[in-house]
Amino acid sequence: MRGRTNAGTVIVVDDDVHTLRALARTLSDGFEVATYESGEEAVTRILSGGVAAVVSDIAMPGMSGLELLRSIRNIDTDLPVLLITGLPSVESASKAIEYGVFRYLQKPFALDEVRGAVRQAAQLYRLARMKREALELEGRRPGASDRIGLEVTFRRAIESLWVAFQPIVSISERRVFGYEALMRSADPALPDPNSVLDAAERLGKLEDVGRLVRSRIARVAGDMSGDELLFLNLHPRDLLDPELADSDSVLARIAERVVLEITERASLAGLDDVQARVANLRRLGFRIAIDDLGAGYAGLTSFALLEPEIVKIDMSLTRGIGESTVRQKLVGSLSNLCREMNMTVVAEGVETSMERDTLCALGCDLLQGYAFAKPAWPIPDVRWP
Ligand code: G
Ligand code: MN
Repeated sequence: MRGRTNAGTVIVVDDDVHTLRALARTLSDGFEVATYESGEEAVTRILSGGVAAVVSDIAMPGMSGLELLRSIRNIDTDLPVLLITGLPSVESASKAIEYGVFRYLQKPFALDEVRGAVRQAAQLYRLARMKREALELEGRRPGASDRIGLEVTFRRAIESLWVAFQPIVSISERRVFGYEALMRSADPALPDPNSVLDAAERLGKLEDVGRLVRSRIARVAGDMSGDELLFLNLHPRDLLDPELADSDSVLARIAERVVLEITERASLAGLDDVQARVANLRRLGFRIAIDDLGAGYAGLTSFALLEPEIVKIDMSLTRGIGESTVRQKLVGSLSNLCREMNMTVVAEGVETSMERDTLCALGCDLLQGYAFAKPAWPIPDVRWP
């Protein structure tokens, strides 16, 4: 063990003792390792807990790697499993994906590549557990809907759309790090962005809303004097809009300054080629942020798919953090872990000086919330402590 106290045990399963030993040696740099020559023995060990990740061969006598993966999914929905194969087959790959394999490693593999993958798997697994804890702290909010006269209401709401900007500040540097652009509707029937988006979704007009907001943001950015980053919220389905990926779009021209936020509240399931689309957005210069971390879906899919540069901690974790040791612990470990994974952390919804100071003490330097400025247009000034 080097430099890690609480990382858990990595389970390695292979009927080939040479591979087993080589993997154990590599992984013992950073992890405690337990080796097994059969899937059955590994399952018994996994049931007793404290496991950080599982690395397993696929082709083994007795229980195969795929069967092992399936048994693990009955025990733990998040525990990362990395499968090794000499002979890749489409069939086993698709089964592996169906059962939620973390990574598929093809022989011959570089040992340090395996170590890197296991380290990432173990970190994401810890993150998954913290997120489940966060969910338990907070109940989910039900969404309201109103179907009457939707088409008319929607058209009116679209006409009244405007964009507010809220600063994200760096406390240590006492400067504005960026602005989050927030869609606003002046229409009382669809008063908040979510109701506008719900209506747009039902009317098949999500793309229009996304494009409208993005063009407004690009226009405002053109008039801004500084070089602050601009954060904007994407609906997951915006990822499918070719206009977003168009290198000639108004937003693409300022892509280096733009952070695309994708909320954890919405699932990315059913969206084709998310990884390729996100990779393309990165090539254009955009950065990706996971929004509302700790508020929504507890799985790891969005992290694994998006590999965000920036993570925004949801305000349900910020709220009252000064008086809640549970939240302090959780936000402290979440932000440490994100930093370990080279992600920049922003804490949202900071309303009081107590929340601000507690977050600072926990190492969160980038803060956003009413304590500094409410979202507004024209761009509001920051109230510095
Ligand atoms: O999901 P997302 O994080 O993008 O939502 C941001 C929303 O939170 C915006 O609608 C914004 O008005 C609101 N908001 C921003 N700062 C604060 C705050 O300090 N307190 C509260 N209650 N809401 C905030
Ligand atoms: Mn946001």
